[in-house]
Amino acid sequence: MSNKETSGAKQGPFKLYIVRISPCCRVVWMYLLQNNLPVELVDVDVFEGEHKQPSFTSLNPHQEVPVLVDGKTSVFEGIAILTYLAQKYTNYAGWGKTPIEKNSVLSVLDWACFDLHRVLGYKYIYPHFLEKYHLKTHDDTETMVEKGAEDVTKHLELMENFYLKKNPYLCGTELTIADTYVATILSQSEWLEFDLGLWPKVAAWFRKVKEQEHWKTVHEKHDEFLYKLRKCPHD
Ligand SMILES: N[C@@H](CCC(=O)N[C@@H](CS)C(=O)NCC(=O)O)C(=O)O
Repeated sequence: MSNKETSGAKQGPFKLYIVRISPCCRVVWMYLLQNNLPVELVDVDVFEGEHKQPSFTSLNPHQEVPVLVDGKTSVFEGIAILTYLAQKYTNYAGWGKTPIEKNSVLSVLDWACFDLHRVLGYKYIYPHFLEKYHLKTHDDTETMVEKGAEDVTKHLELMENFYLKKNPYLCGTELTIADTYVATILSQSEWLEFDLGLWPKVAAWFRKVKEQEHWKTVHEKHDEFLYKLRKCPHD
């Protein structure tokens, strides 16, 4: 969080700086919508380097989206934003009911952001489409992508055989923000029409999470991108 803060800012409207094709951004947007928190979206063109401009860097020195601006406070890092909103505005709605459930939601959010997205996005899916994620040589990139695919299957096994073994959702019997984050990351696999058939519990869970309110709104750009990919297959 930036140190520029703070007086007890009243609720919204929040400004959310995002890239709509990014799962780290979509989960925050989704949480704001789910909790009826008024939000004004600011699209950041990272491909044109808008996130490197001084005006953006003053909000987030790490030059990454998402960033939430609430009055004079700017909050960056997706999980920090979700936590900020939960503490200040929603009384942890969508984070489970008990302290143990909240803790489990936080564990899954961490795993999703720092492990699943790294593997599924940056090491497997994105290098197929974006040169900026290539390594120095073609062979190195291929090896990374193969290993990425292998690691994605390990994460899916974990979901199938641990998280979803006894419960319909990742942190118990209720849909939480952790399900939304993991599902929006998993939806990046649709860029490659990745088949979830080997993981029936994951496939059923994924379908269910995608049925929630606001999913379609938040995934409109994602769906447009899929539509374009299907019309112009990348290989
Ligand atoms: N740990 C950060 C990661 C955010 C992140 O990776 N943002 C990407 C978009 S998905 C970004 O801003 N990238 C800027 C760049 O590519 O230079 C979070 O969870 O908020």
